[in-house]
Amino acid sequence: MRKIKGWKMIAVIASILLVSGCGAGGTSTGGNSQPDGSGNGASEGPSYTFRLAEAHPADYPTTKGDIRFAELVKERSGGRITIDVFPSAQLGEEKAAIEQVQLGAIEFTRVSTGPMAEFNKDFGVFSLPYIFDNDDHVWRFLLGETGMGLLDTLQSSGLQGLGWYSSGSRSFYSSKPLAGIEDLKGLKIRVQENKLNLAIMDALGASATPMPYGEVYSSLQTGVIDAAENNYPSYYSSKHYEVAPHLLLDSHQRVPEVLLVSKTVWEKLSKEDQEIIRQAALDSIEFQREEWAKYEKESEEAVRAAGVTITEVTDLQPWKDAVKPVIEEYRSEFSDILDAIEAAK
Ligand code: BDP
Repeated sequence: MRKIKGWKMIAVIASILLVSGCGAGGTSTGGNSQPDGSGNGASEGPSYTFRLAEAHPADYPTTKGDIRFAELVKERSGGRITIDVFPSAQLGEEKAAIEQVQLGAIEFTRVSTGPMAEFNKDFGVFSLPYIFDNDDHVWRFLLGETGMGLLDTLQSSGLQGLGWYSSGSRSFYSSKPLAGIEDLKGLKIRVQENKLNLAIMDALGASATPMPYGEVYSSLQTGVIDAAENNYPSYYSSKHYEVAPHLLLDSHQRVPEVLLVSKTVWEKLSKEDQEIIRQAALDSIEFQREEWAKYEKESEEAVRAAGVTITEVTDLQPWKDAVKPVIEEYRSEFSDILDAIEAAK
């Protein structure tokens, strides 16, 4: 490495701080002022450089949504607010990322609502099986009053929700032959980390193994687990299909994605900057949904071409009957939200 000495070093550090608008340590909520003299309201005010933690790789639809969000924020703040997207769980797996965002150590993250259930009780509703008929139903609920209201309930958990992204439906896949509900009996199945999933696997006669997403491939490969479950895009992009080539399309859950900002960070921003960020998040949704639709198709084609055995479930009734005790057990906990989901049908 080339050595930089004396005043030169000071100049380099000063220019890094100026470009990033950061104080020492990389967090920037102190807000260094960097007037640009354009006279445009949005470009007046402090400059910030924030980080956004994303579990998926750069070409995944959620990451593309994050990047679009960051671009809109940059543009509409007249270049003052930079959000650097860190894909592929570089800043940690989802649960750890949520904790860091609660603390304000990472400013933004995009996560699944699956692990969010452990941080905010209401978010558990998304893990209940078969409560949505299809993706349109999910979106009618998410963009309605109750769905949008859920983004604000996160404040009590040190977070502020900014918007929702698409995640399709989740189905089971295994390293062992999997052609019907009876094949799940006795399997060790990786689930997203929340307690509802334990009850669901129990109801299906399987045993749940909660673990971070990034550990699933090697756990399938080494036989630590027999199966997992996810949507087509994750099944494909994580390469789980290589080690679990039997897919059973039962669509038991529709667990949307959510874009979050730290409440501590949020509260330090001006009303104008909050508005720029909130609106940019909402305006990135449509783009993410289009990217999702494209990638869902591509990933389905890719796993079919790779020779995965795919079984469509034609009769969902036995599945719904099996998990009914779980819904009954949790109905009262989520009754208002479940009513709103029903009304969005
Ligand atoms: C994917 C979500 C991702 C989760 C993953 C999981 O997009 O955020 O980490 O599922 O199963 O569908 O953990």
